[in-house]
Amino acid sequence: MSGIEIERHLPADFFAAALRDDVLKGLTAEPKWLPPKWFYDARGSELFEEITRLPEYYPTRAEREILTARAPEIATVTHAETLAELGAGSSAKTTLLLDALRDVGTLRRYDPIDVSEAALLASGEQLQQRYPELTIHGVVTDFEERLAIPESAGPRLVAFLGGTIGNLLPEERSVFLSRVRAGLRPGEWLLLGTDLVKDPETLVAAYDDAAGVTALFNKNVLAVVDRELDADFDPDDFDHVAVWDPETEWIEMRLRARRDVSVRLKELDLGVSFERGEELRTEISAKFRREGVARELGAAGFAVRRWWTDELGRFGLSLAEA
Ligand code: AVJ
Repeated sequence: MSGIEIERHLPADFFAAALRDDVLKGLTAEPKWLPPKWFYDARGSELFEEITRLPEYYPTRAEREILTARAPEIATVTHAETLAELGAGSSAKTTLLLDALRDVGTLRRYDPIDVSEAALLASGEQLQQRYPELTIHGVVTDFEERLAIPESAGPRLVAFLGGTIGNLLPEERSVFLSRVRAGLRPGEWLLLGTDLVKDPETLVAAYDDAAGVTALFNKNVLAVVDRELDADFDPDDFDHVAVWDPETEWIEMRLRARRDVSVRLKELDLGVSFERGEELRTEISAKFRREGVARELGAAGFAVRRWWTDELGRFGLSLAEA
């Protein structure tokens, strides 16, 4: 039995409808694209967990290093009563923050906010065992669509970790950060993780690992479309591609057709064809510089109070006040 409360902010058919819209829009566009959020079915989430353990994929370890060093300071600066975590996923880094907030004695609530109810329940269970006193209030929503940070009496700390903000285009980031700010009162907090610009070899390797796990993760979106929209993509028809774009300073993941390919999507009554070599963009993962992060946070109405990186300067963590 679970003592975790779950709040649902989206109608049950929301995700099915959103996937249909995105796939119809993206696969009929020129060039073709799909939004990265559709990677994360059960298999995709498993593959992502595997990615975080790869030698080439440094962001997870770099961010954990920062949190391990700084969680006590985050707790004393914020005195947060509620930790609200956007895109909560697995809870490995969450416990660092929860432990620190418990140690300063202010913690009462944890509000994980995620698109996946299954993920919320699974990590919520674990955390409830570890923190029996904690009120855990999960919110199922697509925070690009409808961002809802539950109310709480004391100050809230919103954590958006992992560098996931890099999956948004600059314009989407500015809308998103402004919404987070609008959902907070002055004196409340945002903790934002951002992967940093570095040499292209390191960046490309992180998105094109030798073991091929990222390739499987990338191709998994085709399996999602096949299953949900009764389509007949064959993942073997595509190569995984990771490209660093020095102009935009983001990594693009793409799937490149190995031959001429035609696909039928029965649920959409749609046929799509790819010419050999044609690419489908599946993700951007923007990399940041300190000044850029401060500028974007400032434009959204936040004041950056702390900025930390790991020892090697690969990843940045900002603590910003609303
Ligand atoms: C979880 C979105 C931060 O962009 O680095 C990992 C996802 N994509 N490998 C990232 C991802 C390819 C990841 N985020």
